[in-house]
Amino acid sequence: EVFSSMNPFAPDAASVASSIKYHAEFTPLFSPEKFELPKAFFATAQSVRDALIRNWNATYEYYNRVNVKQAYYLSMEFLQGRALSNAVGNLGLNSAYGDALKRLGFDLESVASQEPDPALGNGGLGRLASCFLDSMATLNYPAWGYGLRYKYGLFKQRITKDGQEEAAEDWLELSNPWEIVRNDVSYPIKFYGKVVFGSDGKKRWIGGEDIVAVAYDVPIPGYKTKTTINLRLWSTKAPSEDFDLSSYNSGKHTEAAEALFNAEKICFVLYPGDESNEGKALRLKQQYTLCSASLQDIVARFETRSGGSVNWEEFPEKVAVQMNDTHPTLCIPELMRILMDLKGLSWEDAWKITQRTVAYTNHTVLPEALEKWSLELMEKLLPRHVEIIEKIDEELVRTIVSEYGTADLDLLEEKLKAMRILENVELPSAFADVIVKPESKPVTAKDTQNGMKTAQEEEKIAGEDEEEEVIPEPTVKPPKMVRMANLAVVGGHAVNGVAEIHSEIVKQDVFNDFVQLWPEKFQNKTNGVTPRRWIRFCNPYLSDIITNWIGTEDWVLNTEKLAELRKFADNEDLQSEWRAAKKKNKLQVVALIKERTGYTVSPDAMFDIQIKRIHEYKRQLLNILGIVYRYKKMKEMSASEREKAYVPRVCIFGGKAFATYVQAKRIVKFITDVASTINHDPEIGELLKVIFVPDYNVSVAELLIPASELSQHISTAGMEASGTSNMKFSMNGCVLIGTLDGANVEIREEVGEENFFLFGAKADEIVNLRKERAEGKFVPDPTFEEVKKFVRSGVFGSNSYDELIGSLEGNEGFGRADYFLVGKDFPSYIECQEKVDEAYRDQKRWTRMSILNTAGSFKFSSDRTIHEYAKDIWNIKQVELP
Ligand code: DL6
Repeated sequence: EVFSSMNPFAPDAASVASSIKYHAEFTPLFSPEKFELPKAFFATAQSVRDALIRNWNATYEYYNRVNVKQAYYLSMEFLQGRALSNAVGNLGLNSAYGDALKRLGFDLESVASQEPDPALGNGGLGRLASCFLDSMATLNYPAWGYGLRYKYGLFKQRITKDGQEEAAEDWLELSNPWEIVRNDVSYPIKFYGKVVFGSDGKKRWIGGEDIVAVAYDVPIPGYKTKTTINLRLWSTKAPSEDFDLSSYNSGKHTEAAEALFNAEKICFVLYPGDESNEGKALRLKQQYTLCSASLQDIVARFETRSGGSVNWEEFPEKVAVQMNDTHPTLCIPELMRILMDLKGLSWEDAWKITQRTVAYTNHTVLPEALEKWSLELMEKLLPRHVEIIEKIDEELVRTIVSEYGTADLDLLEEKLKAMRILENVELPSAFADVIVKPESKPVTAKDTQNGMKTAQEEEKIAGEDEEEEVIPEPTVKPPKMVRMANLAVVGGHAVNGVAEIHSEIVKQDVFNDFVQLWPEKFQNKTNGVTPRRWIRFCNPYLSDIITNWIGTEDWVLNTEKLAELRKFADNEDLQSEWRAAKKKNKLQVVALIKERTGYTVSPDAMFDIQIKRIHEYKRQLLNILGIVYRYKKMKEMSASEREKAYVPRVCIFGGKAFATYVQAKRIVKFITDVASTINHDPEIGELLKVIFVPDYNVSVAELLIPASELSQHISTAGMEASGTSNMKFSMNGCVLIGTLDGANVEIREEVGEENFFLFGAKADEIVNLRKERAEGKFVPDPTFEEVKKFVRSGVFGSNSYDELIGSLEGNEGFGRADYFLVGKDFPSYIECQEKVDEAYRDQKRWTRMSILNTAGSFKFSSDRTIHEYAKDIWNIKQVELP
C-alpha cells in the first residue's frame, strides 16, 4: 500500500485515512506494530496538523505580503484545552475524520479523549486568552498570541483523606503533536549585569547572565475559514557555549550543566511558588522572558515587513500589543530599551511609539493581586529597565505636579502617593525641594544624627519633667516597590476592565486618580467565550436542537441568532427535546463521577454545579454551608416531609486551590468531608449528594457545563471581575444563582431577571458592611449561627474546622472578620435556594428558563468582544485570505 499525505483540497475519508496511516508509520512515537488508541491519537493529530500548517503558511504569507497591522496578545497563561476535536470541527472535517477512523477501527471521540489537556493556565484569565485566539482566527483578524511553553502544566490535583495534593502535570510526556519547534527563531535574553555608556554615547546593558528563548509555534484554526493564526510559546535554554565541556570531562558533571539547568528552569512551571527570594526572581525572569522575546520578535517582523526602509513612527500603525493583566507590563520598558538602545531613537520618540502600541487589560481589583515587584530585586535583575522605569516615574511626577500645582501640598502628596509607579521611593531630586512639606519630611537616621529630633523626641522634651523616658521606636523603612499596574496605565494608550461593573470599579476606585488625568484611556470590554468550543463542540445534542429550531447553523458565527429561540420557549416539542438533550449530557457526567469518585448519582436529580478556582472571594464556603444547612434541615424531618420539601440534588464542585493558599485548601478538605458524610447517609439517599470532581480542567468543564441545570456564581459583590464560566453555563441552558457581580449583572439583563436567581449584598454596600462588621455591629442571622454550630458538633468527623469557621467570625488568629461576608449573605442565599427548588419542581417553567438562558446569551460570544477590541483598542481590520 502506498501511504500518501492527505489531499488538502478534497479531504475525503480515504485520503484522510491514508494520511493517518502515513503518520502512524513515519512519525516515530511508538513501536510500529502497535497501532492502538494512543498512537491513533498522535497519528490523527499529525494529519490534522498538516492541514493546519498549510493554512497557517498561507495566512502569514498573505499578511507579510500586504503588511497589515497585526495585534499581539501577550499572556502568561493560555488554557487551550484539548485541540483535536476543536481543530477537526473548525476545519469542518468531522465526517471525513470520523469515517476515516472508523475504517481504521477507531471512533473519533475515543481517539480525541486520548489527548492530554494542556493546562498552561490557571483559570479564567488563561481560558479567556484561548477563547480570544479562536475568535481572532474565526473573524479573520491578523493576530498572534505569545506565551510561555511551561514544561509542566498547572498541577494535577489529587483528593485524599487530607484534602488536596498536588503532583506535577507532565503534559509533554508523550510530546505535543501540535507544536512546531522553530530552532531558527530564537532570541537572546539577558539578566543581571550592568549599564554602561557605549562609545556612541548610548546606554549599553552588558555582562550578567545570558539565556536563549526558542519559539514553539502552535497553529490556531478559525471556524469555517482558512485563516490559521499562531500561538508562539517561548521555551528557554542556555546558549550552547555555556556547556562547560572541560568541567564535564574532568568529572564535574553537575557543575558543567548548571547553566543549562538555570536557563531551562525558567519555563518549568506556571506561577512557581514566590515566597522565597529565588521564587520571586524566577517569576520575574519568566515575565521578562515573555516580554523580551516577544518584542524582539515583533520588532524583527516589523523590520522585515518594512523592507529596506524602516520608519519607526509607523510601528504603532503596524503593531498593537495587548497585555493580558499586569504580568507582561515589562513590555513597556523593554520596548523603550529596544527602541532607544538598539535602534537609536530618542526618549521622546520611543515613548510616543510605546504608548501608542501598548494597551492593558485589568482582570482583578483584589489589592493583593495588583502586582508589585521589589525595586531592589528588579535593579539587580533588570538594571537598564529600572533606569527607564525611574524616568517614566519622574515624567509622571512632573505631570502630576503640573496638574495639581503646589498650592495644596496635602492634595499633591496624596496624588503622588496613589499614582507613582515607584512606591516608598524618595521623589526624584528635581522635585524634592519643591514638594516636601517641612513637617512631613521623613526623618532619617542621618537627620537625627545631625541633631534633628523625631516627633517622639520633641514630645519627650516638652513633657520632660512629668513623664518617664520614652525610647523612640526605630524607624523601619517600608520596602521600595515597583507598581506594575500603575506602570501599565501610564505606559499604555488604553486600559480596560472585563465587565461593565468591573470597569466602573476600575474607574471609580482602583485607578480613579488616573481617570482624572486621562479619562479617554479607560474602557470596558465585557468578556466573552467562544461558542465553538463552549456550545457547538461540547454540546452536540443541544447544538443540533438549536440548529433545527432556528433553521440554520449560522448561530455558531452569529450568536444573535440564538435570540430566535425565545419565541419557542414554551413550545412543548422543543421543551421535551431540550430536556432529553440535558438528560443525555447528565448521563455522561454520571459516568464521569463514578469513574473519578466512585459515587453513584441519579441523572434525575438536579445538577447544581460550582466549578472555578478555589478562592475565598468566590465563596465555595457559602455554597457548602448552604448544603450543610439543607442537610441539617433534612435530618430534622421525616422521610415524607423531606421529599416534599426538597428537590433531589447532586451538588458538584470542581477547582484547584493554589498550592500555598492554605485557607482555600481547607475549603477543599471541608467539602470532601461533608461529601463523605452526606453521601453515606442512608436516610438521605438520592435526595442530596455532594461531589468534588478531582483535577478539574477544561475537558472536565466541557462535560459538566452541558449537563448543568443550576450553576453558582456567588462571589462577594464587587470582587469577581467578570467570570466567564457564568457565560458558558448560561449558553448551555443552565440557570444561574448569583450575586450582582462581574458579568452576572449583564447576563441577568440579557436573559431576564425572572430567569436568574439573585441574592446577596450589592457592590456599593460592601464597604459599609465590612465597616459595621469590624465595629461589632453585625448581628448574624440565627440560620448562620445554627449552621456553624452544626459544623462544629462533629457531624463531619473529628475536625472542628476552627480555622474555617473562625474566619467567618474573626476569631483571633483566623484573619479578617468574615471579610467575604458569607455570614451577611447566608440567609438571603438560603431563601434564594428555596426559590430554586420551587422553580425546578415545575419542569415546564424550568425548561423555559433554561431555553431563555441560551437565547439570551448571544452577547457573551468572544466574537463580540474581539470585534470591540479590534475597533476600539487595536485599530485592526479583518483580512480575508484570497
Ligand atoms: O477576565 C478573565 C477572568 C475574569 O473572568 C475573572 O473574574 C477574574 O478573576 C480573572 N482574573 C484573574 C487575575 N488574577 N490574578 N491575578 O485571573 O480574569
